[in-house]
Amino acid sequence: MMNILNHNEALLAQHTRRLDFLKSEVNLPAGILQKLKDFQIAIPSWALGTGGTRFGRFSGGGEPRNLEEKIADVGLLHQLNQSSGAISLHIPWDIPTDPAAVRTLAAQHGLAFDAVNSNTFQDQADQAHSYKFGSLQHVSAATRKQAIDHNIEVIKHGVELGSKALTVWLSDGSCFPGQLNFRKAYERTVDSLREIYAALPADWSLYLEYKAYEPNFYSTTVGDWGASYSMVNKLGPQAKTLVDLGHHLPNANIEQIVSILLMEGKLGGFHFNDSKYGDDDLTAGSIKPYQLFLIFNELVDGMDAKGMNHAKDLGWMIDASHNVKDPLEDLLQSVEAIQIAYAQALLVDRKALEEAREANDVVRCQEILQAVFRTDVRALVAQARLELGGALDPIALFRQENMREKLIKARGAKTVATGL
Ligand code: RM4
Ligand code: MN
Ligand code: MN
Repeated sequence: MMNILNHNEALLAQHTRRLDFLKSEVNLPAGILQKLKDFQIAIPSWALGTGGTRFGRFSGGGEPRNLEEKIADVGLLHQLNQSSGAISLHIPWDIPTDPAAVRTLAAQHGLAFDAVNSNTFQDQADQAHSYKFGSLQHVSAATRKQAIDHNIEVIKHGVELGSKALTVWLSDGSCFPGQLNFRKAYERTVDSLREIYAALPADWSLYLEYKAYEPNFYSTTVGDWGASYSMVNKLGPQAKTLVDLGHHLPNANIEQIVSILLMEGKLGGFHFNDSKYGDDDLTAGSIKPYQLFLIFNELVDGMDAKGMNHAKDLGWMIDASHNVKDPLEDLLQSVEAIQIAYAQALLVDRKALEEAREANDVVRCQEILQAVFRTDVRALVAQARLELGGALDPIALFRQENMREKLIKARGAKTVATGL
């Protein structure tokens, strides 16, 4: 057990000073703390170990060796920040062999199961057909069927865990011009997705994630939000687009994409991370915090316009990989960055912004947004954590308690977690 109370007591005077200052500077809208407290961000089961590139992997030790230890890691994060109350599983990297026990264990840590993810981008040892040339788009019906069946299997696992969504990310595409008939690949993918969609329980969603390139380097069949959007529209109301922040070509205006998808009722969920060049899977907010804020600005605006519940009506997940940081510290940083962007978006004076827009007062529009972005809301986010029983400074406490050393001692220095 970590000593959260002592930790908080030692920091309380400083925290109160910071919060009082913030309150003296800005008008906190009613209910903002409750919204922050309700907002939970799911942790990916595949990001609890050290990531790597094709050049190497440098483990920090103490990585979770199985699903139970992964749940324990997410439980630890949640204990520290009270905002990571869900886990998203990737199958077959994590197969819940005893779902009832896994569910009970998660509940003991206060965790729910967010979207389950299928994997048809790697070949498994026991599978009959290879995904080398795609899965749901494959020229062979037998390969497509195998991939469809896998997705249906993943839904079944999710049902047993109380999950409510399936995330489909396909690496399908081509590496060279001429390799693929784009139209056939598109149609085969939609036909395959239709079969998966037909197996969805009535209260489930299917999130179709897009990605511009990698591992295919010439074309990706679900390569951008246009492809995903047109496909989910064909599938039906339970199918929506998932936005992974690292899956766009450089300089894409992600906030505008988010705004349109939301307006069209086709935004399903998020994979948060940050990137400089491509699918870098870096800590959320580490490279482009202003972009993250602008995305949340559109989210809050668009969700409020539709009367949506911020915490529940979209899937909030992190998708990250940690090459040089402690994965747990990295995830704590990501969650905090997301909360900061959300808190700032809640502070935007929407009435004033709309008036400035209608008056074509471009300068005022920028002033309104940037004044909020430059406001230090960390004390507000910390207050939400404090009221929920979390730590005022989660990373500091993680270090004070020597959590990584303890994990290495319990699990070993050379453990390798499944995942990326
Ligand atoms: C992909 C994509 C998917 C994730 C895999 C591991 O690039 O982001 O969401 O499941 O990586
Ligand atoms: Mn992703
Ligand atoms: Mn990715």
